[in-house]
Amino acid sequence: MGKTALITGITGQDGAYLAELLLHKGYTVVGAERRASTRNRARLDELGITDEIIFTDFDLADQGNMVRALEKHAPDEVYNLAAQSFVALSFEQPVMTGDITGVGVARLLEAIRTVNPETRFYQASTSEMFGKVQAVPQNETTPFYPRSPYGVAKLYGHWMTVNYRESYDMYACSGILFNHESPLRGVEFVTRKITLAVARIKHGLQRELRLGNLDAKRDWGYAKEYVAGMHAMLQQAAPEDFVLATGETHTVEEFVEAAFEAAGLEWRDFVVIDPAFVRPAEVDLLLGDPSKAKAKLGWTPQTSFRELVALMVEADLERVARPLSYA
Ligand code: NDP
Ligand code: GDR
Repeated sequence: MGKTALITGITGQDGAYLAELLLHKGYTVVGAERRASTRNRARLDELGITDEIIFTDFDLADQGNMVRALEKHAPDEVYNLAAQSFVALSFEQPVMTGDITGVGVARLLEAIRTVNPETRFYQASTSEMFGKVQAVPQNETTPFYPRSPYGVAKLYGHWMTVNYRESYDMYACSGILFNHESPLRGVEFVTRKITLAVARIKHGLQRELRLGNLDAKRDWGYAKEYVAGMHAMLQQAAPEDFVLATGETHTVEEFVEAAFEAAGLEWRDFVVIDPAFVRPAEVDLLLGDPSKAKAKLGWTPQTSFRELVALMVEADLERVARPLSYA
């Protein structure tokens, strides 16, 4: 019998790529999605996998529906990728972010402990927990210092995952993932905002791109490779936490420059700095050390920064050439 995996956040960037990977590996994939006025399965449609997924109603705000979903589908593995994941919004909606991104993890761990504590659990932790960084590069032992309500909420979810592992001997692990991007990245995040703008400018649909802080440094990898690391973390003999990162850092400005260059444009002709996109507190420098994942999971990032920028620009140029297909 093949395994069953339940993925929360299936409609997001990582959920879509992870579902594709697990289907390819022969898993039954249960897609836990929240109710919205319109279904948000565009990414799954784009990968052509929607019909292969068993969907279940699921909201991180509601404990009862988690218990029922776990009882009904009896997954071997649960990947908790759902979250209010946009750092900027977390400053506007800190309490909701805390409830979904933080306390939601406790609800899900409790539901698993109640229904079947043998279920393996993956928590989507983040480099945002390092925030005001205490060391460069950052690894699994670097102290945390979150700089946003999102980072604080994720830190709670992270420690709850560690705590359930230590208290109840559950196979629960936390992947501390640095930024990872793709053509399926949400358009509010800076990389996709940039590549979509480049494509629209190239096609004469947009005249300028308004951005905030161009000096922040991020360790950007390719999302498709990162979901393979999530799966590998749940296949070990014993649960542990792992950093996934490229080990390279670049400024937002470097991303902007590379993206415009990939389309034959000069970024300074189009970019406008707008204080509306500057955050109350910033994470200035993220640079991950993925040595542990390399040694124990055999995981290594393959796509370079330039390749990532180019593949995102190319995908958006193609989408924009097909009107109404890129929202
Ligand atoms: P996305 O923002 O693309 O996806 C978030 C998902 O969470 C969506 O499917 C969304 O559903 C779902 N969701 C939001 N609120 C709820 C809720 N109340 N109940 C159930 N589902 C909900 O995120 P990514 O795919 O980029 O990231 C996946 C996870 O990894 C997130 O937890 C993120 O915080 C974390 N992470 C991401 C990194 C990155 O660089 N991408 C790096 C490190 C961590 P809907 O479609 O309905 O909005
Ligand atoms: P981040 O990603 O906050 O690192 O969180 P985001 O792409 O939103 O910001 C990256 C950096 O770019 C700067 N920036 C802007 N950001 C946005 N979104 N829009 C702008 O116009 C803009 N101008 C400059 C930001 O200030 C920041 O420094 C992402 C999310 O996926 C989290 O869920 C995840 O945990 C972390 O990555 C790792």
